[in-house]
Amino acid sequence: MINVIGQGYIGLPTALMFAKSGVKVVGTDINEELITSLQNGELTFEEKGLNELFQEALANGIEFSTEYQKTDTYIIAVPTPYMNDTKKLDPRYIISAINTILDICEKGSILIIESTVSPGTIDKYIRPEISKRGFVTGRDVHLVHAPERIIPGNMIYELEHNSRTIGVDDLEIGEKVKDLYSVFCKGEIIITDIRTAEMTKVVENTYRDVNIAFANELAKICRADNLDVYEIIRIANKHPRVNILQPGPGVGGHCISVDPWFLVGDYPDLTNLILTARKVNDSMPSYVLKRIRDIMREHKIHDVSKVGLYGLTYKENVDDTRESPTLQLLKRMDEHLAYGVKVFDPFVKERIVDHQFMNFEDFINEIEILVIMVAHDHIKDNIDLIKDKIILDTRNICLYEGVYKL
Ligand code: SAJ
Repeated sequence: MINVIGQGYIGLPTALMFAKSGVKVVGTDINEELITSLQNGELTFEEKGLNELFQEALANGIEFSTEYQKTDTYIIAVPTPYMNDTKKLDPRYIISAINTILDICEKGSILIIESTVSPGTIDKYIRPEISKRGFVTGRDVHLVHAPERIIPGNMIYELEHNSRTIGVDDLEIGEKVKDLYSVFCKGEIIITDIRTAEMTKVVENTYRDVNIAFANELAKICRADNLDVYEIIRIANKHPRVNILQPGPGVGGHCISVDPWFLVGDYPDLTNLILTARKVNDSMPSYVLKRIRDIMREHKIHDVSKVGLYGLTYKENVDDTRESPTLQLLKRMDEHLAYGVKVFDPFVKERIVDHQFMNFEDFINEIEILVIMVAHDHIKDNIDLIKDKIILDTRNICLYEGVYKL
C-alpha cells in the first residue's frame, strides 16, 4: 500500500494514477475539507481527464484520510514555498511530513519526496531529521527524490508519458522504485543520485523561465520598432536549432516563477542571467499596464472602469490563480490609483477580486477595452462576441487586423 501525503495538484493525480493501476493507495492531507470532498467523490480542482481517472481510482478502492497510514512506501507531495526575503526554500511542510511518517513507518520504509526542492534540501533538512530520531538512512528508512514534471492542463497524459527522474542513495532501492512507477509510467525512468535529481528539476523550470524572458524581451524590442514579434519568432523557429517561446503578460504559477529563485537564493553570486530573467518576466505586468494606458490615451478613454481584464488564472484552461500575472497587474493598477477595472475568468468560480464578473456577456457589455490576459479555449470560442471591442491581446489569439498586441 502507498500512502500519498498531500492531495493537491501533484499528490492527487499521482495517487489516482497508482490506484487506477491496481495499487492500494491512501491519499492523506491535513486539509479536512479537501479530504471530505474527496471522500464524497468531489474533485477539488479542474484538470483535463481528472474526473475519469478519479472514478477509476474510486472503483479500485482508493481511500482518503487526514491520518497518515502505517505502510512501507510513502510519497510526499506537500507545498515547498520559498521565503520572500531570502528566496530560499521553506522546508517546514516537508519536515513536518517526514516527522509524522517517522512516528509510524515500518523499518526499511521508502520515503519518496516528489515535491520540488532546492538542490541540497534533502541533505540539509531531511537527513538530520531522520538521524535525530535515531534512524539510519539506507537501513531503517530509504530516501528517494522523484520530482514530477507534469504540466497543469495536460497532467494525466504527461503522468503516463513523461520520463521520470529517480534520485536515490542505493541503486537497489532505485530499481525497486522504478518498478513501482512503471505500473503507470511509460516514459524513460532515469535513476541517479538525490542531489542530481534535486538540481535537475529546478534546472528544467529555470531553463523555461529564462527562455520565456527572452521572448518577453523580444516583444519589448519589437514594440519599440513596431515589428511583429510573433512573425519574427515564427520565422526564426524555422531554424533547426532555434526554439523561441511565446511572449506573454508575465510568468505565473507555483513552479516556473518560483524554482529559479531557489538557484538565485542558493548561488547569489553565480546567477546573473537567471535573476535578470526573473526581473524581465516580473516586469511584464507593468509593461501591460503601460500598453493599457497608451491605448486609453489614443482612444481618449479616461475611465478605467471601461477596461476589462479577461483571465485571472496563471495560464489557459486551468483554475489555478497562484502568482497570476493578472493579480500582479491589478496590484500595479492599485499602486497607480487605477481603480475599477473589470475582471472575468470562466475558470474562477468565486469572487477573489473587486469588480469581478461571473457572467461573460455582462462583463463584455460593461467595457470598451478588453485586455486578453489568458488564452482559455473559452475566449477563442467566443471571438465573435468581442469583435466590436478595442482589444489588447497579450496572448496572440486574435489573428485579425486592428487588435493591439504586447
Ligand atoms: N508562459 C509564457 N510563454 C510561454 C510559456 C509559458 O508566458 O511560451 C507562461 C504561462 O502563461 C504561465 C507560466 O509561463 O504563466 C508557466 O506556465 P508553463 O505552462 O510554462 O509551466 P507550468 O508552471 O504550468 O508547469 C511547469 C512545467 N515545467 C516545464 O515545462 C519545464 C511542468 O513540466 C512542471 O511539472 C511544472 O512547472 C512544475 O510542477 O514544476
